[in-house]
Amino acid sequence: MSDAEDRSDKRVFGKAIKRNEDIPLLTGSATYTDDVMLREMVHLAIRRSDHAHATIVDIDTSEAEAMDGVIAVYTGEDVVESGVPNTIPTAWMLPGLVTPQYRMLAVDKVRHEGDGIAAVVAETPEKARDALDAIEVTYEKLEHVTDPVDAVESDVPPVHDEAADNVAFDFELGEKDVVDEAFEAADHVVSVDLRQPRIIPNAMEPRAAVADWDRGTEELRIWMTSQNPHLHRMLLSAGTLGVPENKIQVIAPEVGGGFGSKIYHYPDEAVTAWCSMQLGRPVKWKASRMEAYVTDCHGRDHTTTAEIAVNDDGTVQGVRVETYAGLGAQLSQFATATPSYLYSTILSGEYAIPAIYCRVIGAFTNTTPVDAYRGAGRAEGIYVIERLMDVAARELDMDPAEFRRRNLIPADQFPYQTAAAVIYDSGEYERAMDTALEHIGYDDLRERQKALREEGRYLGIGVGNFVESAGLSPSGLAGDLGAQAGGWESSIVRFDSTGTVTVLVGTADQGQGHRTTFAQIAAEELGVDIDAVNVVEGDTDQIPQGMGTYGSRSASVGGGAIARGARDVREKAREIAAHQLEASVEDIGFDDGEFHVVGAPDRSMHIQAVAAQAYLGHNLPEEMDPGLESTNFYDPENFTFPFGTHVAVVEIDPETGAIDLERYVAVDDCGEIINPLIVEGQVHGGIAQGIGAALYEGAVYDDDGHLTTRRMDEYAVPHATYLPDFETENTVTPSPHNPIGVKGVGESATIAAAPTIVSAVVDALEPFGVTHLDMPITPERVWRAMGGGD
Ligand code: MCN
Repeated sequence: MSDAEDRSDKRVFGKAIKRNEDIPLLTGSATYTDDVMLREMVHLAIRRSDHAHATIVDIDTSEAEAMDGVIAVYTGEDVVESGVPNTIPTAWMLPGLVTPQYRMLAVDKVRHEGDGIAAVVAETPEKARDALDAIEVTYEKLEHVTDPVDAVESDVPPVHDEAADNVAFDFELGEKDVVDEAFEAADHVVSVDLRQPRIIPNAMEPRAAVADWDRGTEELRIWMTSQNPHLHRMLLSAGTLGVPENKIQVIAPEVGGGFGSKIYHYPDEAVTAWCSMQLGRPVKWKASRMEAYVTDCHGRDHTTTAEIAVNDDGTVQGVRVETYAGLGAQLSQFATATPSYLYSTILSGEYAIPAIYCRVIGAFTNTTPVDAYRGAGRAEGIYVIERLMDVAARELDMDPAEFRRRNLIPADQFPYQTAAAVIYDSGEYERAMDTALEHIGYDDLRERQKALREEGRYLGIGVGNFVESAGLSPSGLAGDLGAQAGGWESSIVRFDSTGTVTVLVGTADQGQGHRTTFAQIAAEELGVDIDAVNVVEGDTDQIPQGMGTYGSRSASVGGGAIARGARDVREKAREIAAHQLEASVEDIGFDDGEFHVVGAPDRSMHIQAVAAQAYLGHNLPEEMDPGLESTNFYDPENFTFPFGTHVAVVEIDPETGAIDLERYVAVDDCGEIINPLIVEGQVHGGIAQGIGAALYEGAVYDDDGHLTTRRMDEYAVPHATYLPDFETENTVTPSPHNPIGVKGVGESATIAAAPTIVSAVVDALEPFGVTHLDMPITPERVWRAMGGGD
């Protein structure tokens, strides 16, 4: 069916409709933060620390202040003296959490390369940047630490005085004694040491802000690259600037990618607003690409010892994990939740594992703060369990796919309570696994692998099963676990008087296609043309409240709020139609936008005509208010748990260690699919990022604590030419936890791809006795694992 035919069809949920948002994005008419130009606007640049750890002895700003075009230079002391609360607060508390003060600009000490020290406001961005070098900073260097294990286990000066041992939190899940017993009773115990390196998000659009303080009304309007404008409004108000929430408007215009990095309340945007408040003029700040590398929150940074207990019959008896999680120099908002709850609670993977214990030590280091990056916590957890499944299969001399299948949670066991505290909503894991293995021709591949090995060629087949918790909810649970934010989402679904529909929702797109998929949900529920629906996100003055877009929550929680709102609107419209058609409400049917009297199809009224009547207000049921809209706060009863199986085929060049990625098959189950085209796009992007982590990416700090991977030619993201054509399929297992049966998909493939690729490379290297290689698996690592250089 052509796209044009699709759009005129009222049944649009589930259709591969092209994205509504693409024309403005592709033709350049879309507005990004940097496109915002205001009268009398000035420009901010931020002087950053050159050192990983140092005492600030003196800052001399006089030369910078005297430079042509410079309007003001501020230091951390100036911010303190202004009397604003000056705190970048954490948004997730854990028991015993150490929360050192995190200020807008550093005072006394710098704790990582890139820490903000001073702000220069000038007439042009160039003049502001030029003046940065004229600021004289005298430092006294301190010993630094960049590795989370060293931070805790070696004798290094603390990053913060409040945490003498650099431990921010020590988190446990599960009962260690019970799990230890399971290990003692098991036939085999296998362990693996894993390092998951730091990933740098690399959104195409660097972070930016334009702040406009009105001295008369004392109101702040700020455009910013935000994944959650309402959360930013709340944090700017309460913790940082002390401006009442109802006097701040946060606008997230088009946002060019985030991958988690634009969730957080960073000092830089707050400094932009503060400078505007000082000067009474609009101020723009835009990160350079190199600034983005040292200031955007990094992801992952886990060092783990993982153990698995298995019996001879191939059944898993227990999993035991200890992880040091690097948090960087400061606590970013969700830095505590990601390596604790999001990580430990997914360690059961797709498997029925009776005993799970996990300990996580969150460590401060002299590095860029770490927080959620696509897959956050779940990616790290699934990596651990999938590596364990491979090493255990090897120990038992079983086929890794067969070993996994033997331990899958059976379809008739859902909802399934895992030993890692969460309840999986629904799943048909074996179906997805069978689909993937059949698609790739697994048995034939194993035969081919055997034959090639005899020729001295090394083919590897990697299998990755995954499940993830998407759409954190309900709010009560989040609150019990320490969240300072809710799990709900809000929407307003409004018929306009001429019959078009406006949907306002608290999520905030950065490329996911919400304007299309959310319009599909509303159009389907209301029986109107998709082109009659306008979806509005990203403006706190238009949308009353919201939690934002992260954790693959928008389809299930935001979409759920829209579906519920649309259903409320439809029911009110039904009452109006019944009144005007002089029938009882129970006798009014609804089909493709048309209300009709059951048994008398000629007595009908289209919902858009009903909307016009609702606003005229001339002939409404008694005691009914005019208007046709619904405000909905939707708080689902649980997460959704998307799942699937990915399979990769690689061949290793024994001379060089180069990895040829021959095929990649992904079978994903994200419940009901709103738009298959968008889901496929999400899966493609996700696979690319997972492959990036497995083979190419990773932040590297040198011995001085400098980030050496801080440019596009130093930090390797995968190019399209490195990647094979992805072969994707879906199975559909609806979630019972939202009105439209969807599960998230935005992170699934990133979570699945890294362990799948590592599994494939290690499988290829089986003849060399290799059981594990750490990411990124560079050709050099492979070559050395094959004995190269010995
Ligand atoms: N969708 C669908 N059917 C489903 C599930 C989802 O059609 N069963 C659609 C949704 O309606 C939405 C998209 O797929 O248009 C992703 O939905 P969802 O899984 O709910 O994820 P979110 O919209 O909440 O997006 C967040 C997620 C995360 S956490 C990261 S990180 C990420 C990702 O999305 N960052 C992205 N995808 C990204 N895509 C782009 N282009 N840029 C990013 O920064």
